[in-house]
Amino acid sequence: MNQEQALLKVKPHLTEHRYQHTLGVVEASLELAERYGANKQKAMLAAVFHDYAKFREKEEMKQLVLEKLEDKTFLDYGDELLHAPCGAYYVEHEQGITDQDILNAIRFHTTGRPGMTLLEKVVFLADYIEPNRQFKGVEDVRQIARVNLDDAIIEALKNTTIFLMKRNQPVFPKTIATYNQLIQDKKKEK
Ligand code: DGI
Ligand code: FE
Ligand code: FE
Repeated sequence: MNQEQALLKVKPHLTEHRYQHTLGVVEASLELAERYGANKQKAMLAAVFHDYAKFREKEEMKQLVLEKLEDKTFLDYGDELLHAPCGAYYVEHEQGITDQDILNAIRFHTTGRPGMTLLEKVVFLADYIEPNRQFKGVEDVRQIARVNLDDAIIEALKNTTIFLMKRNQPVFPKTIATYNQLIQDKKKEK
């Protein structure tokens, strides 16, 4: 599937705003893949389909987690998380993408997970820094992303966790675990 074909498949599932965001994530993913040596075709496909389930009914997605997905903890930390693991499932079963690396990049694009692959990191960070994003702190993360992939992810995870905590929202355990793992890996490098 080339980029044009993939975009045609995702477009009906998204609003115009979300489609523009998706184009931004594709651009950022390809740039990061180039810089850090990830597979560009996989980065492109994962980016195109990362928010595939963004507008699915929440109840439908909760049922899907209960009936088909391994990790039920996605149910307990706010409905915004559902579109990532459910998106991976729908993309596999509706769009015929079977590459586990691509599916995992979609599955963990919102929360991250400890031991993320290079492709997962690229898509996670691209979603955060794509050119249309405007929130506070994003420019700092863009700068760091030019130099060090893990450092940029640490900064993004930190911002998201603080954002959630300020609003008294729960933080997904794997998001904290991702932060811990990346920080501990840095210490080991020294
Ligand atoms: O789908 P996007 O808007 O492009 O971005 P995303 O997939 O990163 O989703 C962002 C939403 O997910 C936002 O409402 C905050 C929420 N979120 C991100 N990480 C966590 C989280 N919510 C909880 N509860 N825990 C997390 O670790
Ligand atoms: Fe998302
Ligand atoms: Fe997104």
